Amino acid sequence: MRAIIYPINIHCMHPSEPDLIFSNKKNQIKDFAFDAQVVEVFPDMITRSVPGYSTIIDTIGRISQQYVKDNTNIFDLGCSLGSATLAIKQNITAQHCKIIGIDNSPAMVERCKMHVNAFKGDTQVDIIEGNILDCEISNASMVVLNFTLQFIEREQRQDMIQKISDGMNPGGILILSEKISDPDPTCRNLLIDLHHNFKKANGYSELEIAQKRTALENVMRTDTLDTHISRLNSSGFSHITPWFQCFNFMSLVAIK
Ligand code: GEK
Repeated sequence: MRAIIYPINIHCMHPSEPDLIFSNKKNQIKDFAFDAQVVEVFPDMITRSVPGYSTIIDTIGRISQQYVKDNTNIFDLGCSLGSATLAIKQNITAQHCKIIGIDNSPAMVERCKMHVNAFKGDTQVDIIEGNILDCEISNASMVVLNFTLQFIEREQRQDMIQKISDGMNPGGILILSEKISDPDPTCRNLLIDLHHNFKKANGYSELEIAQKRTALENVMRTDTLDTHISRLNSSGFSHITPWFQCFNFMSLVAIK
């Protein structure tokens, strides 16, 4: 049995097994799935793979202090183990709010409920197993899509963003974090190389990086920053700005 390790990122707040999922050569690489094996290593995987993850979680908490209003809902769509949910729960001062975290992975939801319940607080938190494409958004002062939209079929992204916009109160804020692809091939390759080096510096081997990339090929599809911005513009968001980018990972805010 391997020892439980604690990732350096304290914002993740969850213990994690080390991510060794792609460390051995596989004859056949299956499409990536957020299953029980991934849940065990998820905190380690996301902090070693996503540049700026802890900064983004931290900032979601800070933004929630300012934007979450009394008697409103907050949605964390594709909540995984609930890092953003917990950052919000621990930072908001608004009263009588409800945080709704939704994820369609049963293994994620089961573990997420354990983590969220371990933190006491006044704000009600509901962790729901479900598809974010089917959920109802209403009376929202804050919505978080932290690296989730990239797993939704491209043709369904506009409707998803429109549904979020329709369910948000005026002045409400959406945080959208995504891996992006640069439209310029030279820049795109530079950013991919820099991310590759980031993963190597975090202890992933060339084999692990290559096998994970193959596993994600049919599952995660990235858009350009311009595509994200025009989608938000046409869905009724009035103020949109990227606030974070490191290599091909970015986060933006969109205010209704
Ligand atoms: C974090 N936001 O730690 N409906 C519901 N959940 C979905 C769907 C869907 N249609 N598609 C994917 N998911 C988190 C990190 S991870 C990003 C988000 C990553 C869920 C999926 O099960 C997984 O838990 C999450 O979206 C994406 O702040 O691992 O790169």
